Amino acid sequence: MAKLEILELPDARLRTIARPVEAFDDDLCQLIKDMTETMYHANGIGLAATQVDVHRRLLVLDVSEAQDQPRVYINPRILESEGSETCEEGCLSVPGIYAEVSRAERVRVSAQNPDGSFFEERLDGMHAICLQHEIDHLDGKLFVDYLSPLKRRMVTKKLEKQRKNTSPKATQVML
Ligand code: GNR
Ligand code: NI
Repeated sequence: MAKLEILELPDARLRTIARPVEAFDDDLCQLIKDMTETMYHANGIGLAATQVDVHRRLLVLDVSEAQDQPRVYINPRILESEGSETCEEGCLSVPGIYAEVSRAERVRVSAQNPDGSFFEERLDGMHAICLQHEIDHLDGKLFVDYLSPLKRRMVTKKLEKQRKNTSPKATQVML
């Protein structure tokens, strides 16, 4: 197992649109293991392949309290979404920044398992929010893209400041 490096803004690689997974092989299984380990180590509830510089459509998430229910979604597609809900979001690729984002409350998703078989499920709550956040990563999108121009400028400034600072994650900004 290996812990992978997580890309952070303003890294342009985070803007890459990921291509579908085509090979359901041992390399894919290893990548899933490494991404899951990386997610847990970073205390994240989700991680998209884009964030570890792999531009293929897969993500892992675990929204369980005990962090003992890892889930994998390969080539995920949202078939239906309804309602709307606002949640304070953070992102491992935008460290130290938290802001309210509005997303669909419930989604129906289809995806593939590591063996290539298809499944479909209905999600709500944090599970639905996290899945949408991760699929955005696969499309080169970040939660800060949804903020007002003013708040985005605050994010940019804060990230610039962090980069000059020796202890980047010491302070947090709530927008
Ligand atoms: O760890 C994470 N927490 C989180 C909180 C609210 C909404 C979305 C997320 S996902 C984030 C991990 C991450 O950056 N995944 O891409
Ligand atoms: Ni994220």
